[in-house]
Amino acid sequence: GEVLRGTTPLFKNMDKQCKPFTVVVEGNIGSGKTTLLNYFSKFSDVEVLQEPVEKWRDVQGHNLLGLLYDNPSRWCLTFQTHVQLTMLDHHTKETSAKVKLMERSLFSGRYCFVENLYQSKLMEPAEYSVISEWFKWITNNVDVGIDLIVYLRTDPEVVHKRILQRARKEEKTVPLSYIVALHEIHEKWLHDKISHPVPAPVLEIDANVDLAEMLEQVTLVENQILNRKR
Ligand code: DCP
Repeated sequence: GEVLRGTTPLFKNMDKQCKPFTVVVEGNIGSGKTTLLNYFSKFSDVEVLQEPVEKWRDVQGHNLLGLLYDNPSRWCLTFQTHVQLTMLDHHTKETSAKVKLMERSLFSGRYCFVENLYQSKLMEPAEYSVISEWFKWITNNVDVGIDLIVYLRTDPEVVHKRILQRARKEEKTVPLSYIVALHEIHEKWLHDKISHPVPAPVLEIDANVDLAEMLEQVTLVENQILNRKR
């Protein structure tokens, strides 16, 4: 039909009538998010949106993840700006599935990573202001609402060991202190709930155990994650 001025939504799926039940998986680096997402990819009514780490390693030929860890103060704004774009893409992505399961979100980008970079003085105050204004604009103008947060709770020492074991080449210089800081910031947000708004109910999972054992716990709360009655 005729498209009237002013009625075209800014984002093409903003007028979608039936939003999927949207679940975001959060937790420290190396907490097992990928393992959990892989598990849920077997369900046909679940759309799984993996965090595109691979894409962050090749943005028009640039390895942003490599740049970030080589020279964090120079590249963190660039990196986090790009993360924000990829997350916005996932939050607004249309799906016919009943459940949308995302690895991370706009919220952990802003409340955990950007916040931590700023507090540790790697990100300049002016840079922090610019990315925060972008975040504010997005959350005020785009429907990025979520229904559930699955928080994979870990101890920093455990994930640090895992990160060293998996040996992504960009991450081999990540110090334990950085992981500890990220841990504390996740805890204050999702466990103590004293730092930033928590945009959905939080389901905590003990992710210190080995990943197979963690999946056993996940199966026990599977219906809750998938918003199924039984
Ligand atoms: N990262 C970042 N800022 C963000 C998101 C991620 O600096 N806003 C970095 C941290 C890691 C890499 O990107 O070096 C990937 O981090 P994730 O924790 O998101 O993904 P993992 O693959 O480590 O998760 P898991 O091991 O839980 O599957």
